[in-house]
Amino acid sequence: MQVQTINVEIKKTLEILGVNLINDGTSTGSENFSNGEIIESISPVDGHLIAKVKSTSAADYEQVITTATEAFKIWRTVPAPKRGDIVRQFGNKLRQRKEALGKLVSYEMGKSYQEGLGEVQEMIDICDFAVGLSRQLHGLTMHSERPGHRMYEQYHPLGVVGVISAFNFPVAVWAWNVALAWVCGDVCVWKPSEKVPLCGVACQKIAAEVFAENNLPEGISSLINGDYKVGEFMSKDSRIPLISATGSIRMGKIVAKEVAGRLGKSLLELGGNNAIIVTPDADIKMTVVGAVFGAVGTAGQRCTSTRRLIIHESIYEKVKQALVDAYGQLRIGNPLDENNHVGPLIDKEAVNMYKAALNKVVEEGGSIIVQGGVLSGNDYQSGCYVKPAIAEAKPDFEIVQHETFAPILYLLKYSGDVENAIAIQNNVVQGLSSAIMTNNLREAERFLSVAGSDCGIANVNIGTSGAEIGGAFGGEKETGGGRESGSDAWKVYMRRQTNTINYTTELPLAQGIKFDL
Ligand code: UN1
Repeated sequence: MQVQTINVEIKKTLEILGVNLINDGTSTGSENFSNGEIIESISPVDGHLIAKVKSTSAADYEQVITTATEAFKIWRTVPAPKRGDIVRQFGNKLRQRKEALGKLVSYEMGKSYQEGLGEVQEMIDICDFAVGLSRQLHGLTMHSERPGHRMYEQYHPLGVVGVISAFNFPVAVWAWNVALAWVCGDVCVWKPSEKVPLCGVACQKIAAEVFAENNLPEGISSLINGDYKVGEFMSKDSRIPLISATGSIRMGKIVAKEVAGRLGKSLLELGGNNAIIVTPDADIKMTVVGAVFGAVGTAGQRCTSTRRLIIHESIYEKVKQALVDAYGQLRIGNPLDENNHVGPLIDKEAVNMYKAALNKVVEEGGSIIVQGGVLSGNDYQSGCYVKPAIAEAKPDFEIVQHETFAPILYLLKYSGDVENAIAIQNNVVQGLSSAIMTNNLREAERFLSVAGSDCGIANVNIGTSGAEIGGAFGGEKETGGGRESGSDAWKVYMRRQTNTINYTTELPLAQGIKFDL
C-alpha cells in the first residue's frame, strides 16, 4: 500500500509535524534504526496505511541506551530552573502545533478531534506545571540530635527513565512523564504503543528541535519503536532505574516482575473498572452527561472510562430511560468531523473483544437495552466502528469484573444505603477511578471516607474520566499503585539523599553511643 491513499489534509498535518514520508510510506522518524521489523501504522478512521516505521533492533537499542546515558551526564548538571526553561520552550512548540498534533492523534488513534486537542492541551498543562516545579524540587531540613550538626535531604535525578505508553493516550501520558522527569534532571527513553508509532515520531521531532536549539544532546529524549519485546528489553535493563508503564494489567504484572527482579523502580498505570454511583439524590441531567461522556468518550478506550453505573432501585427506571434517550442522540463516524460524538475502536482485534463482551453478558443472563453492533458501509470502511451499547447486568457477572476497552456500559441496581453501592463498586480487582452523583452531603462524604471508595480517584458530581493534570493520577489494587502528573508525583523520578554535616571539632555519635579512642 502506498502513502498516496492518505488525504491531502492529513499529508499536510504530517508535514507540519515534520513527519516526512518517503516513497514507500516509511516514516523518516525511524531513520536512526536499522533492520528491525516493520510496524504499519493503519488509521482506524478509514483503514488506510499512513506509514511504516521500523522497530528497534537489539543493536539499535544498545545505541539508544548508550546515547541516553551520555546525555544524562550533561543534563543532570544543568540547573533545574534552566531545565524548566527547556520544558517551557517545549510547551510553547506544542501550543504552536496543537491543531496538527491533535489531528494526527485523532487520525492515527481514532479519538475525536476535540479529544485529540484535549490531549495536546494536557501536554501543555503538564509543561506549565513542570516549569513551576523546576524551582520547587524541595527536600526537608531536619534538626539533628547532635550539637553543631545540620541535617537535610535533597533530591537528585535517577538517570534514564523508560516510558512505555499505551495507544489510547498516544501523546499525553508520555508528556506527563517526560515533563516531570526532564525538570528532575532525568533523560527519557520512550516506547510508544506499536499501534500509534507516528504520534511518537511527531513528539520526538518536537523535543529534538528544542534540544538542538539549546545545544543540548537529543539523547535527553529518545524514541524506540516496537511491541512488547522491546518493552521487555527495557524492563530487564538495569541501566534504567525507573520504568513508567501504562497499559493492561497483564502487561503491568510482567513489567513489575522484571523490574522488581533487578530491584528497580516501576510506576504502573494499569486497567480500571470505573463506576459511577447514582443515589436517590442525584441530579439526573448531570448524571446522564457524566455517564455518557465517561462511557462513550474515546469510544470507551480510556483507562478512566465509565464501565459500571450503580443505580439506586428507586430511580433506576428513570435513569435507564434517560440514558436510552441520550444514546439515541449519539452520532458515530469519522472522528475528524466535529459533528460526531464517537469514533472507531483502535483495530479489529478491539472490535472482536467488544463483540465477545456483549455475547458474554447475555450468556451470563444480562439483557442488552441499547443494542450494539459493528457498522458497515462507506463511512465505516475500516471495520472498526461500533455502536455504544448498554447492558443490564449483575455486579458479580464475570464480564463485569473485566475491563473491556470498548463503549459498553453495565447498569447495576442497588438497594438500601449508599454503603451497599460502595461495596459493589469496590468489589473488583481494579481501583482507578470512581464517582458518586448525589446532592446529599452525607452520602458524598461517606463515599470519600476511609470506608468509602478504594480507588485512586474519587469524584463527586462529575464523571470518572477527564482528570486534570494538577492532581496525582493513578489507582490502587491491580491498577498498579503508581501516581503520575501533578501533586508530588515528581518524587518518583528522583532519588532522595539524606545529608548530615558536622561543623564542630568533635565527632559525637548518634544515639549517644560512646566510642572513645
Ligand atoms: C488513560 O486513560 O490512560 O482522566 C489516561 C482522563 C485523562 C487521562 C486518562 N486525563 O481521562
